[in-house]
Amino acid sequence: MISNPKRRARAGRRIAWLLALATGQATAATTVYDSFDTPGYSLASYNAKWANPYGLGEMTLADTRDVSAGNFSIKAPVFQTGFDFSVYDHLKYIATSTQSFAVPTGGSLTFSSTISATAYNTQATGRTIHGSYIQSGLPYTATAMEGQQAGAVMNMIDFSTGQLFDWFVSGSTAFTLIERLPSSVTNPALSPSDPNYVGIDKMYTQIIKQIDIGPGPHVASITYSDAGSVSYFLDGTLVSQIDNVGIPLDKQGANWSGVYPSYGPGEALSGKIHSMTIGHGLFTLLDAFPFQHPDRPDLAVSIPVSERLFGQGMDASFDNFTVTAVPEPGSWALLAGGLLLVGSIARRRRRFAAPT
Ligand SMILES: [Ca+2]
Repeated sequence: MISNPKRRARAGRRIAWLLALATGQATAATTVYDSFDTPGYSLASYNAKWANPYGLGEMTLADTRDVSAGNFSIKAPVFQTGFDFSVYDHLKYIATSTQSFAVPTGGSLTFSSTISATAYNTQATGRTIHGSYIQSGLPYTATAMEGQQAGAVMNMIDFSTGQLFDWFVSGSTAFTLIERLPSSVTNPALSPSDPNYVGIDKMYTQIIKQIDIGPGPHVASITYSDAGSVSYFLDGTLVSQIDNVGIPLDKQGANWSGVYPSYGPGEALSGKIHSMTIGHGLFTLLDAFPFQHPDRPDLAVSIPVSERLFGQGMDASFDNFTVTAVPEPGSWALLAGGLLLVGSIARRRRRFAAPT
């Protein structure tokens, strides 16, 4: 141990500096993408930052979007829109950033936002959804978690590979989700012989972990690292970390909720995700995976709209969308990390050697 207080303080400062270098804090760049605070911020300002590529969803019927309070709020206390066709049903509202953000080579990219959600008529313990297999006519039942019934969602999306990372925040629970959408959804014109085609062997939608939450607002963030791992934080606490992004969780032996199995080995995406887009919105996720995929008609399930809409809904607000890019730790950071390690080993040796 260092006995001189001045030397100890100096060593402390040096260690903090080395740590900052080693963890990349010295070079991390955080930008506020949208905090809805600019004087005169209007729906037109919102539309310049956010696009609705899949339409306005619930907002087609009653546009409750409001940016007058320094955040983005949306009220849909009773969902009205529903389709008995997979992903069309999921989007009660989605907006995606008009800007996309590069994943630094060898570094990481973090999206963060503050989310408040009030859920109506959801069942925190799960709701049984009834349907039938389209091909056989046999009955289908499954338990939908609260966030699947109604969720305020922040998405991190790579439109190129179809890889998504989502936070679903609901009434008294929230969950993390990882999925790779098939080309039949993202790019139906793509030929199955194209190397970029995502078929049933590469697609997956998996809920990682559900947690109990108190009343919001909650700070949700997702960090994707170019090395192929993703971490989800809520209010600064790590909730989920998944390595080998692109490989379904059940295929890589990761802990997961087990809601949706995968039907192939997946594809490791380390180094293959180059830019990501931020999304936010209101979702349901009541379907049976693989969501009426043309290659598995035997697994396609029909869930009547009367089962999809049971009076559930959600009011939500979003604020402080930030983007943090951390470049690859350079040789200085690696050197600093090495010095730090050597220093700590030396200190530990001294401590063990010291007489008691
Ligand atoms: Ca704000």
